[in-house]
Amino acid sequence: MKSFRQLHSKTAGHPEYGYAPGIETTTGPLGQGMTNAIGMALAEKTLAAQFNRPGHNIIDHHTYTFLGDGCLMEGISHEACSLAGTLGIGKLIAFYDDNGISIDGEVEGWFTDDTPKRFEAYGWQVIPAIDGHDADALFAAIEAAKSNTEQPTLICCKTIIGFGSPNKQGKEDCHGAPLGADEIALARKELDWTYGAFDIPAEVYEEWSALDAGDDAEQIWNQSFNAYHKAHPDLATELLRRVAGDLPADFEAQAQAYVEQLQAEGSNIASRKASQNSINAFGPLLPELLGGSADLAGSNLTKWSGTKGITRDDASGNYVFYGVREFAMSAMMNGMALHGGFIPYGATFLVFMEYARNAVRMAALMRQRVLFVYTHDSIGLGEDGPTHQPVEQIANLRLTPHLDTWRPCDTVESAVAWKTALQRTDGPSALIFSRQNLSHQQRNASQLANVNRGGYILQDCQGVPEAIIIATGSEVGIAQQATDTLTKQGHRVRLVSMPCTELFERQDAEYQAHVLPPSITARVAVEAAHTDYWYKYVGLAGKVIGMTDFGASAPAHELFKMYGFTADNIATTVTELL
Ligand SMILES: Cc1ncc(C[n+]2csc(CCOP(=O)(O)OP(=O)(O)O)c2C)c(N)n1
Ligand SMILES: [Mg+2]
Repeated sequence: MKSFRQLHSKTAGHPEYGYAPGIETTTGPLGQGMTNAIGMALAEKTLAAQFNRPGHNIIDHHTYTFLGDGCLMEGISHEACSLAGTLGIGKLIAFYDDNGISIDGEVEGWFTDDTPKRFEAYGWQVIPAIDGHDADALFAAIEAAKSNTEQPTLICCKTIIGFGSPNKQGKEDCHGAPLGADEIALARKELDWTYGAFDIPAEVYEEWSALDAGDDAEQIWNQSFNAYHKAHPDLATELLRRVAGDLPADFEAQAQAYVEQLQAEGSNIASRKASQNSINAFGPLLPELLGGSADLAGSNLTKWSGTKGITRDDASGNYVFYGVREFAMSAMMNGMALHGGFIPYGATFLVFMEYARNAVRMAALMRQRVLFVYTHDSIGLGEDGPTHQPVEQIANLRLTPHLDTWRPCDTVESAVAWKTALQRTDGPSALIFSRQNLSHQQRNASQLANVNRGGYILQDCQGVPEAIIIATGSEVGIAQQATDTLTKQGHRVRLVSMPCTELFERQDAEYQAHVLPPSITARVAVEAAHTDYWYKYVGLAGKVIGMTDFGASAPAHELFKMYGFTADNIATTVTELL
């Protein structure tokens, strides 16, 4: 506490995952901490349903979360708590810090919901009107919460912010600002606290220390696990693998064989379909996959042949029907990844990533293995029009540190995207897929091997190229036709497919210069998304065929023509640079 809010201290401005063992998630964006907790509690329920056996409750813990007025005002609290009620996540215990204060003052002017009734309507058990400063009352409430395993519990705790500070308690000034020396002196008097600053009396330390209780609990668990291991050796080994986050030993070989098979087959299908095929191929190998979609399963194609929905009465499945709740889905996935035992993936249309934007950022900030699946990736979705056509979202994702953003061009790149994202243990990935069919690309063995370097030469010319075309996703096939046209006209043109720029940028300088030699400045980037991101690849002398407006409602092929995503326009644009 002495180094509160100082660089790399364990007591950062908001708790940060990774800085101290007790910090289970990074909180601060209101409403997300409690939603993480709901994801964690669902993970516990599902892991228990998958691994517990009669006489062996090896996964068996409660999830506790604290929330304030701010969390309850945030929309995500409705999304998440509504779903938690429906799924009957019974071992979740939430404490509401009902202090009547938020940053701007007393909440009567902006928050007058009947919170107990609201949560009863969600199907929660509500324990109202507890004095949050009365430890005995709280213990009793916690026992009542534990005794109900059918419903999540909200314990409403009436509290006074800044309790004990005679002039500031009950006021918003206590929220973040220090009390100041004078008021601290008065508070000490009020609370009859005679010890020095940072002096923790031994009896208080002992009362609060969980060292012995924690040791005991761990020993008891270890004994139960040994018994479980004896009775169910395979399950026990599998549980350890799952919790460690290791993929099965044969995953790499099997997944690689699948990628090679796709290269040989050469299907021309939508990348969202290719994504589903990949889940079908990898799903049987990975029982840790915990999928879902925000009410768009039939469009996102996130269900596979082994999909089993998680319900209130049977949590043993591998798929969450999140309903129309993009933000809760994303923040819950963060909670599931933090809990362990699962690799969560969840989907929506790319444009609605924005509803969940900050949870994607939190996954990246905490470097969690979460797979965000986004389909309907551009104006290529067509008739749904500009409200559904993403333009600036891909750049936004690419600008997020530690997030890998994939936009594959065919079945092969789609499978590599899934494989690489699943194997990545130090951060989340966004997998972006098309609604429309995409043409298969030819690759030799070394091109195939380079897909998981994020960018690679898909088609090359004899000798030194005069120009380079860089394309992603649905525009690769069109750029490939343009490359053929230009080659026939006698130009030396290289086509680079760039499914994951972040990964390409992590390659060594030599490889990057091999793909994009600095001396070749005639460069055209093609992507049906915002143009700006690509100038770092093509330079100010280069050209970008992309979007600078929101799109329009029309069939996809008309929109592609109107915005210049045609082989003719690409070829013309390249020749203008030569
Ligand atoms: C999403 C989000 N919006 C705004 C903020 C800034 N902020 C921090 S605390 C707070 C409200 C505090 O009210 P409450 O949750 O009741 O906490 P209390 O002051 O009672 O401790 C706000 C608006 C934030 N952290 N996250
Ligand atoms: Mg408050």
